[in-house]
Amino acid sequence: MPTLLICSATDDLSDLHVVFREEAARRMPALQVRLWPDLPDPDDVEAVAGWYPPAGVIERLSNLRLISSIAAGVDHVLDAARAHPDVPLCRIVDPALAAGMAEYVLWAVLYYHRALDQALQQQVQRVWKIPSQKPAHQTHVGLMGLGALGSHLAGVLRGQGFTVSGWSRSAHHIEGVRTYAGDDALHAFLQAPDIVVCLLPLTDATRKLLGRDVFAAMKPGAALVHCGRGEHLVEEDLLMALDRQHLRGAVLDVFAQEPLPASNALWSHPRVVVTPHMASSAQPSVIVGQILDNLQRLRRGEAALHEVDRSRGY
Ligand code: NDP
Ligand code: OXD
Repeated sequence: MPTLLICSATDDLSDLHVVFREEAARRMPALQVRLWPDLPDPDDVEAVAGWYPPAGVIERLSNLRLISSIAAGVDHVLDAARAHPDVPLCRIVDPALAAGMAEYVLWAVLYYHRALDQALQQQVQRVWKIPSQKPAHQTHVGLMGLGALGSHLAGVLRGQGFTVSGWSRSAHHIEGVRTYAGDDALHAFLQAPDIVVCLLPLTDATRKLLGRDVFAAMKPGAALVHCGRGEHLVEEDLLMALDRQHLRGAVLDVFAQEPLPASNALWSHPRVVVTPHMASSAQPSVIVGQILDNLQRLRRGEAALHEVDRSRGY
């Protein structure tokens, strides 16, 4: 029986499984939906939907038509997908996910722009002192990544009056936003922003990018908001840049090890805000809808939507 397999080595996807089963029963009644490790016959699997899939599971499926991440990023599934070079590898692209990310980043930008970091530090010491305030256009936000999330965010921040610039791999034109492209432009991009926001995908080119060189190129007193992937960040280099007072602070949503271990120094750093990979995610109904749509498209011989370019890694 044609099967869609859901799998994760890290997260409990039972709730998503329920939504998948209900929606498949309505739209594709002949499709059974299984949650790993409940899989009687791997040869039946036509589509796999994963989040950090368990080692070796996707590799051994021999009749796949579709591999999909259940999220925006595909870094966690890219290696396993190499076993099936001709099978489309897709991801979730959703305006509501982009809107959620824009809310999170806007909050983080306001946290620094309105000097709430300073007010909270003063509260610990019972100090009453009004931090200096400035209009939005005097705060410059630099976006690393101008894709589905970064380009939407650029518009939201512009709408709030902030000065916005952005850096991407290829050239982009966004009204009112100064854009930079490619490795050679990175240092020029980093010089002006008061707040640098990372919304890059994790690839060989971006792993450990948020390290000593990038922090040194950032303006003294700038802050980092990191929502990409934990492996972008060299934690020791960030701690050094903070402790040398070169950087003002960091809001971090993603970590190389999640959950962030209790012993990690980031938890207790006075100028670091830790959030548990909560910046944004698509609703289960959207994830399920896009994956079933893609399976139906592929069955009809049409191209899948939101397919990843494997050679770029995102
Ligand atoms: P997209 O693929 O749409 O956009 C990626 C952007 O990064 C593009 O602008 C791309 O450039 C740029 N980029 C990629 N590689 C490089 C490079 N080497 N140098 C410069 N720019 C580069 O991704 P999304 O916007 O949908 O998502 C981005 C990431 O956000 C995800 O991969 C995921 O890791 C993270 N994320 C985190 C969430 C959270 O809750 N914390 C939630 C959702 C996503 P170009 O436009 O030229 O191709
Ligand atoms: C994603 C994420 O990639 O949640 O969508 O990090």
